[in-house]
Amino acid sequence: MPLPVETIRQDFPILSRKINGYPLVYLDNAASSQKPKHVIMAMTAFYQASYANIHRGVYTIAEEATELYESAREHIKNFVNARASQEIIFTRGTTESINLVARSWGDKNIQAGDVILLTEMEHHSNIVPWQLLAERKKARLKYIPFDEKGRLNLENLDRLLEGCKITAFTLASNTFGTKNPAKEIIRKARAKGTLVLLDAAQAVPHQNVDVVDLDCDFLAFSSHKMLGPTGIGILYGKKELLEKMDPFLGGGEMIKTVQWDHSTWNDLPWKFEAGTQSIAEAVGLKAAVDYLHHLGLKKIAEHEQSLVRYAMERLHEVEGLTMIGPPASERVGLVSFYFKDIHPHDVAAVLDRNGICVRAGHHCTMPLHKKLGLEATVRASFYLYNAKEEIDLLIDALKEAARFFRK
Ligand code: C6P
Repeated sequence: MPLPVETIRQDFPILSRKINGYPLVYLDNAASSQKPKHVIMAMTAFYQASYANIHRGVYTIAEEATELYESAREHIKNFVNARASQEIIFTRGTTESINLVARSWGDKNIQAGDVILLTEMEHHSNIVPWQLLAERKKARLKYIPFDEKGRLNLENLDRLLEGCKITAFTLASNTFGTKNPAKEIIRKARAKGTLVLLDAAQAVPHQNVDVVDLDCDFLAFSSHKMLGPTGIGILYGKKELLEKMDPFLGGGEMIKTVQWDHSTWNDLPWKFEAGTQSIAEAVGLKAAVDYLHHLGLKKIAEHEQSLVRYAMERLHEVEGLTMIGPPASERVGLVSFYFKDIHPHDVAAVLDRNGICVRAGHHCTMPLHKKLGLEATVRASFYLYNAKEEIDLLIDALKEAARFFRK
């Protein structure tokens, strides 16, 4: 049975909106996803009935709030198949999760001359924290190159892994859509004693991700791309690594004892959760996980695969349009493209006039775009509520844009 898209769409209030008189066609899911009423209602119900700070009060609603927050952690643990809930740290998002590792693990373990291996298709969030670490420690950054189809070239991987303490790479590219061969890279990294961080921002919302099966050391992702609210993200880390790491932020909750001159740290996972956390957001995230789990990630992935295949077939019809990245079968549900003679922002503006939301720009992958000799591209990215008919509307609007700017 395919995904019941028409029924699913009823769950997303925003999808009944009109923009400029046209139905909203939301194709910017790689930037952030829309929220089903289950998530909105779970958060509203929490604020209306059980809201309080967590881990502090000994009164009923504080205990309810704590219980809800910790059960969200349990949900995430099961969702990515972590071994223990201590391995799930709540952060503000993928960016903060990666920064946490670069600081807390990196400052302790990286030394002058060590190699940190990234890929040329990383999001800025998985480049800049490592650049900052490399500057602090005088370490060396290296990059696995991509080829003309947006696939990683692993020919020299063994050589790149020489002297490498950690490799951090994206499971799925937010610009090419490429699903990277994580297991192969991880196997080689393991053989060299290199740790692995996976940026799963574009993977966890769209396919089954199992940290035990992958055998990664760290995994970072964001709630807002998987139907959940903004302001909360996840860092999975192997317990034995997290235990040895120092805290990232200092403050309330992450301590066991505080004295004038020193403090001792709380147990995992709270050692990494300083200050009042995003409590209602955790409640929303839990509802989002339930929603995704109910539909099934396998079906979601199949649906997105059929959308991206259809989109790429039809994009060939648009004169002067060039797509970047691998064939549809090697992608998650997104496609980036450009016209030689029309600026991506102009394309996006025409699409917006037709109610269609896409992202135009460098998608926070400036080095990737630079290597392609491009400043920007247009990106259409799909999710479980998108329908083929919306791709037809995209194609019509792109043809119109091409006609309009070439008049
Ligand atoms: N990419 C996009 O439009 P945050 O902002 O912390 O939730 O996620 C950062 C991030 C990290 N890695 C990858 C692969 C990503 O795609 C993103 C977010 C969005 O492509 C916003 S820039």
